Amino acid sequence: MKYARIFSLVFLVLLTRCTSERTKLTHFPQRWHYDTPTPVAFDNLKDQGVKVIKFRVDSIIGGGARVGDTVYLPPLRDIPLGPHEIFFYITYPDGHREVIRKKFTLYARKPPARWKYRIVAEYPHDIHAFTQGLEFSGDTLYESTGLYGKSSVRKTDFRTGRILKKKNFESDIFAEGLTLWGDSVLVLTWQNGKGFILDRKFNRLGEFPYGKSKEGWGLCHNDRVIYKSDGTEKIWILDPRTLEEKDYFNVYAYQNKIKRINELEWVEGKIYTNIWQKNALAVINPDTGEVEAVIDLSELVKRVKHHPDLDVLNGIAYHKERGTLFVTGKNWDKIFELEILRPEPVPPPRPFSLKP
Ligand SMILES: [Ca+2]
Repeated sequence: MKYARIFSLVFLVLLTRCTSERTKLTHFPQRWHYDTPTPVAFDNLKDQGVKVIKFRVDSIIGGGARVGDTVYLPPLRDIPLGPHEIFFYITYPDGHREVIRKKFTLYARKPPARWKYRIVAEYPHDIHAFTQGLEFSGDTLYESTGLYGKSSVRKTDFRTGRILKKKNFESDIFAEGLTLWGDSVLVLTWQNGKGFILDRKFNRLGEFPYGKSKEGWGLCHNDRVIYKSDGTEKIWILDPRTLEEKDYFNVYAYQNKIKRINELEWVEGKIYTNIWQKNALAVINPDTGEVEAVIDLSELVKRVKHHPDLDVLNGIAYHKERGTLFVTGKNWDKIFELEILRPEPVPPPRPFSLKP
């Protein structure tokens, strides 16, 4: 097995080294978009009689038709956003073959929509709560807070801000995001390399270690899997039975990689997140990792009490029955209930018909 791997590597290196004998790429965009055809151009393919170029990206193998010296590659789907390599396999009419290898990055298919919101209500929030995680169970709001020596998990009456139950963590624990799974409360730590499993009364039932994720930042779930952010562009997918990290996807918008993904919330089939140090939410398609919409919440910061410990927006909780989103921030004295104003989807055009 080991020798087979070495052999394929040597073979690949040899193939790659004998590239560009007869042609080279003259146009190759570094930035590709999901599900969008990409044209690349070579020099003198036409004169040499090459009709079709085969390519491979991950497990996708396909062909691109040549028009002049440009080759139109079909839309790429079902592969993660982020960095990739493509191999072009060129066969000339006389049987000579070449391989050209290039790197590119796959971004979202279109720029994010800009969604608006309406403030439904404002409620009191503990001004000393360094909010990390926020999630509803019915009308009860669960919240985790961070900082060494101040980390806690609590449940509150969202209308009054009254704390119904609170438990502090040990002083060497910096708590992060939380999610509710069955009868348990899962709370991350930032850099302690593990999360805690608590019951709804906050008794500790166990711990779970992190896998390849770097740190603990945010959690949410969709009743099938648990999603975890780690402060990078990655969202990890955890098996809810074992809390093992099974997979991840990268989050990209049309123009940029989304780093520092923080608190998470599952809302009607999408993952809402706030980005650390940005007073905005991003709406992520969990099937592709694309940012489909952004919601600018910078106006909310102007409505909270300004004091020396005031920190960034963090904390998103969806109230299913009310259909509203609750957002707050670290040491904010308010929690806002928002109605998100999603534009109506544009219906597809009716097919053209000559029949009356
Ligand atoms: Ca949340």
